[in-house]
Amino acid sequence: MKMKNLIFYLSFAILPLAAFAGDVTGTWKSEFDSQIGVQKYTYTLKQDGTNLTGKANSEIGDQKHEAELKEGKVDGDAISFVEMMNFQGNDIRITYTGKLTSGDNEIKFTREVGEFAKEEIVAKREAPAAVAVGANISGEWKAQFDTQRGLQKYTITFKQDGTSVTGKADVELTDQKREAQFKEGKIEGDVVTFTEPLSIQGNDIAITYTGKLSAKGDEINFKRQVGDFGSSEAIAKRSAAAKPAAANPESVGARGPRGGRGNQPIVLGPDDKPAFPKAPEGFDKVRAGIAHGTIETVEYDSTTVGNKRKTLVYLPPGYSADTKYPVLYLLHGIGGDEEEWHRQGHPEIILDNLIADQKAVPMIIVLPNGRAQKDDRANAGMGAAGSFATFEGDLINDLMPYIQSKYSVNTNRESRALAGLSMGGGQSLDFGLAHLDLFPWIGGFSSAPNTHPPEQLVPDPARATQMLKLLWISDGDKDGLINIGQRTHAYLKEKNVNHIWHLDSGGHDFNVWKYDLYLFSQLIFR
Ligand code: FER
Repeated sequence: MKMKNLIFYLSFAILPLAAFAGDVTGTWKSEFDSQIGVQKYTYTLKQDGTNLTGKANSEIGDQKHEAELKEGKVDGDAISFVEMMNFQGNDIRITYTGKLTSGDNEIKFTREVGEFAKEEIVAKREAPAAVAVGANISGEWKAQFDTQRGLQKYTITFKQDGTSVTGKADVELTDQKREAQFKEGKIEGDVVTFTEPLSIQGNDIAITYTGKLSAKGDEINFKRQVGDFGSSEAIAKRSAAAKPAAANPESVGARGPRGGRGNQPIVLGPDDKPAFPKAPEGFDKVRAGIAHGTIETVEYDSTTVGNKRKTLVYLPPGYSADTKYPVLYLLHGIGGDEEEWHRQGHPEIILDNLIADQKAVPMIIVLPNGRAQKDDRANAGMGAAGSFATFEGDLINDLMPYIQSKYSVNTNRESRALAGLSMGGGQSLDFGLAHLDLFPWIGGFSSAPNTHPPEQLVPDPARATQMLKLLWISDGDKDGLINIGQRTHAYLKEKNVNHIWHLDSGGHDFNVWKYDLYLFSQLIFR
């Protein structure tokens, strides 16, 4: 290796980089002269909180290099990462340590090439991509969003007038159709935003859309955010012919957007921190070479509701009638049904992996429908008496006896757990703590405002302490319902009731709930 050469041109490298205030995610280009001619760099950066990942593509003469960026960090205005470049068979470590200057338009970098060179360089903000200038998104688009209520197929019609965008969507969800009128639509550069008003149980919640138009103008990469509760992403594509609307304006809230009842500003205190490290890579990914459990849908007679009701049941790998299994009842949220956890949280994958690693006890997981009313589909509302509260009777008097008679279940109280997300988290705390004789393992993930006030939830702290094996309370640090978890934790702490208060990083969504299940399921039945 001609080390002298290498030192020479790498040490001359000047790296203009760029920064967006708060988020450096994006593509960054840098071109600089060196002894061997012009070098061209493209950095693709992705910021997730303080974490920075990405890659560097560079051209030196006629050689092309691609390198993963490692050890990337954003800490306030400090940005750093490492480029591992393979140069003529040698691995060269190039470190970048930078600071944003006042206007956020420049980064002063120290660029160190192995042990050979150290240089102060100035990085400049790359001008925003000139795509979408003069773009017109008028016309028909199609997008499919995987949401808490299922796969929603949107046929969107936009009309653009300058930077103002009006539009509507015909939306199909299983066998339901609705029409949505968009509000507050605009396009700025290549960013399209609008809101869709939505009413859930009398709460007006805005669905906000933020999209990025592709350079060709034929795709929009949308993020769809439902109040503070959930988000999903999908690519909208231009379609050829328009389809007539199946208009049902009644199904869409007519009033302006507002947060759901129970949403509060998020104020974090000293106790509000993670009780566990970050989720390990791949905990929710299907793994080859391990035994897999099964998941099935069954029906039980409900005396509480007066009809047959569906529930999903996960049976662990190697399920056998010769073994008596513990059972976790795992409850869904306000917009879900018995399919929600399976479709979006994949408990079967998480548990197969944990059981393979002997980190969780082989268990049956029951995924019921917590909307205890005759029409229990996700869009059917909650009935006058509140079907989510009525589910207490259905669970205890109908579902549990059915599960215990149909499957090989250990019916000791120590072999029964109850947990859920959001509305189902509230149910788990409400029902579980009211029936400590039945449920010693209880978990509330991002519990909703249906959660009883703490004094009602735990009227007898001494008894709760004696009966409980695990009381788990968790929330995402960006969840508008975090105040429910905080107030429950504060009371339990004051009353010396043993519990876990765990703060995930994230919002009101399945990224948080999958990890909660991963953690909770390792602690129970031991
Ligand atoms: C509310 C806001 C959210 C509420 C329930 C929820 C009962 C439930 C959200 C979910 O299950 O995801 O005001 O009131």
